Amino acid sequence: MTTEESILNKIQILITNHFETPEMAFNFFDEDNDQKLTKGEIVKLLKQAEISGFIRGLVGSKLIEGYDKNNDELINWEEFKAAIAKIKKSDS
Ligand SMILES: [Ca+2]
Ligand SMILES: [Ca+2]
Repeated sequence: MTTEESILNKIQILITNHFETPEMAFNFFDEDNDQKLTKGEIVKLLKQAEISGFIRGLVGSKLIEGYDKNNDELINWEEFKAAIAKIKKSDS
């Protein structure tokens, strides 16, 4: 259960169960409020999503690799939304 799909699914469950909107989840995990998620902030999100500690660092890197469109190694709100949109698409 370490496929990208199962990981995105866990993130979706976390957001759905604990936050009213994806934006609230983004702001919660953006601890320094710079409107960007660092790898460290993403790893905390993955921890909350119950992603195994063994793969959290790797998954964080992969998510940044996959969704960081402007190559600043951070996930901004637009990039986060794109990830969420992909989750919703694969859900339907
Ligand atoms: Ca931040
Ligand atoms: Ca970025």
